[in-house]
Amino acid sequence: MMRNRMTKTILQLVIMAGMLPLQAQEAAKKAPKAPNPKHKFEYRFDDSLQQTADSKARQALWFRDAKFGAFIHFGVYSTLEGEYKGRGSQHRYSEWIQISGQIPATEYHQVAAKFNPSEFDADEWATTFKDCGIRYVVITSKHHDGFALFKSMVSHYNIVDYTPFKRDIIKELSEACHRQGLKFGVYYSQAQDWDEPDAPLISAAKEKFRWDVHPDLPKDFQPNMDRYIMNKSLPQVEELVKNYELDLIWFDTPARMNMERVKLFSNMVRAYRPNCLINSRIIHSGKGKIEQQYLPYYDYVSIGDKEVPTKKLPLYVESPDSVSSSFGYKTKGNCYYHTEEEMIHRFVHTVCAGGNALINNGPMGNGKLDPEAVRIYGAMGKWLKVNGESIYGTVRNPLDERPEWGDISASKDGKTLYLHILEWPESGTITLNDLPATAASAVYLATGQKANFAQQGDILKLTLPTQALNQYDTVVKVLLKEPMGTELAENAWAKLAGKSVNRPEFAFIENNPAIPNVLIYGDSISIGYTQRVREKLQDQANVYRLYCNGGDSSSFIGKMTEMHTAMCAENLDAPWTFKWNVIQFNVGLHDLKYLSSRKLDKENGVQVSSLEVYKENLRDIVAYLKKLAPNAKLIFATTTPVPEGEPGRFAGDAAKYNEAALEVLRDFPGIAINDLFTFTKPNQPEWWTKPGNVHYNDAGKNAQGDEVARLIRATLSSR
Ligand code: H79
Repeated sequence: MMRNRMTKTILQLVIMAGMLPLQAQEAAKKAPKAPNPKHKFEYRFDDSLQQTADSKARQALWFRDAKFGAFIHFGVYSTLEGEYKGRGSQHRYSEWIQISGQIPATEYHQVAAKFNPSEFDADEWATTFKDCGIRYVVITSKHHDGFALFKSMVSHYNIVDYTPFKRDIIKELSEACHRQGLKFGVYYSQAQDWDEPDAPLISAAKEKFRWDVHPDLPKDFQPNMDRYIMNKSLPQVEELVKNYELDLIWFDTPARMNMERVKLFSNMVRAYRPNCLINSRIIHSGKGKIEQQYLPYYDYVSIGDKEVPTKKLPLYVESPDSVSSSFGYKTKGNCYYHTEEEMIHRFVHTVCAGGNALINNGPMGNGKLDPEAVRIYGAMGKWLKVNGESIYGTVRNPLDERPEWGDISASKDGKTLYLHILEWPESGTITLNDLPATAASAVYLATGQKANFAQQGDILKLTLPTQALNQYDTVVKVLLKEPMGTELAENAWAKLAGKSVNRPEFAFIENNPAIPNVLIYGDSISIGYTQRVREKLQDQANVYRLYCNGGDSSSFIGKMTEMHTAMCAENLDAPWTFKWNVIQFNVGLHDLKYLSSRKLDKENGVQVSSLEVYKENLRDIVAYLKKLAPNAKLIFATTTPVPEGEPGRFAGDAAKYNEAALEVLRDFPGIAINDLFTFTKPNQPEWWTKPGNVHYNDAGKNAQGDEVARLIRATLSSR
């Protein structure tokens, strides 16, 4: 005590005298910096961001329900445990030893050549993970050191060809995981590769590392990243997606990635494995602004390394956490392991914010799992056995705020809240403010016993037992009288469609997940045949159509966005998490018409879109659709003929606008054409409702519907 006090006084004196001792100067330098505003979640996640429908569908396959993944950092570095020839141990990450220990590639190769994790047992790993409640596994197939844990024909610097071990860890683990019902993914460092002089370093400021690991490289060496991508990283990713049953691929540190490079990797993965999830590190480092233009190329957002969300987030995320301060196994220098309580709290906060926790363990160089990691996972597994229903398959906190005593998750139907009491209150009570629902019952998951609660208006108060029922997180399951946070998809649709919802063409369509999904976008002609198409494709496809009459081409993207934003909203009981298999679209009839004061008038009116504008809009529409649903088959339906005598349209214009459309679509040979113009033209006299009207009678509608259904069916069966 005395000494402490004295030290303080001396320090104060020194400070007053204006002479900071060296130690204090150091401390001042290291004083906590003001938080970087660019790291704030609000800065990174704009509220308007939306994953594509395809990405949401991929998330929905298993990822969103899984919540708990095991990340594995395993490689040559695991044998060094964070130190090489006395160097590098002050560094936080043991997998960075080649850089922190300044190990030239030639020397690191010698370490690699001795890598022999002889005690590796894939089934033992997989069963351990499974028993701890883990639902998916992501292992380093190649970290920044460039060494592959899989057999590669691209580079012999891999575990099978380069080491005495000779076994393909990725193959063995993928099979063991799938045997256990675990999903399996690989980490692949697509940009950094310290074994390749052409690969970029983590940032421009760290370019000097290149000469640490390649000391003989000429000082004026000009790295060529594309040469590295084409010769190693892209072909190895191809090997991975081709040869292994991947459910997920985890890219990292996207130094010098750009749109062109992102497309190469994303398209490669999707070409071989359309259901394989891709994380955001294909382009996003974890901290900067998330850019809408890249969302079509990955499926969910990895937040920063070992970052836990502090608020609920608008996009589905994953936190790459770790049981310790390192990712690779580290015994040298400092290494901090989280307490069981910290780990469970980090996990619960991540899930309640709207995300998965991918919690890392670094196995030992001999191939055994780190016993400390297994202990921590075990504590999580024990808690999950009792409280798993508050985690798996849940959705983020539906309330605006996170309570000070813990956090909240909810069931997908919005009828159940799970209150996670992380800090047991001295007052013996917790309150939930601004609850827009009525609690019907409350029980503790730990015991099944009823919890004491009283509700006044929107304030729910729980009186707790004196002791927590779980030392880390006591969960109270609250059943609500009316669901909250969720809205019926049917109501959301009704809001969109307005009065039209009462017409069968605009009725709400319930999704049958067993059959493909078709969307019809179009004007009143398509409204006319929608029901016929539905009849013809009954039990073969869910046939959706735009919630309103499709207008001219300039309104296409707005209407589609409005519909998808409303129907993909997270809070719906049945959001559109499916993928579009086919989208048939038509625009034109409203482009070629002449309006004067909003009325059809070809004498004095102005044409809605010139041919040039129409073509431009069509290009934008195609780009939009390719982003919205990269795997959907697109069909363009031509505009049906305009009769003589129509008050706002000239008879020859449909053909002219179709010609312009086909000219644009010639650049997109993947888009099929349904030439309804040619199909309809010879039948004009029988099908028109009355002279001078663009609409069709039942015979016409049915014939067109049959034709549309025929082409859609053919398209579906060709996929
Ligand atoms: O694989 C794990 C990390 O190795 C990897 N991401 C997770 C999932 C990662 N790579 N880079 N980074 C994380 C950022 C780390 C930068 C630093 Fe450094 C490493 C800061 C300190 C050590 C750069 C290198 C600055 C000093 C040395």
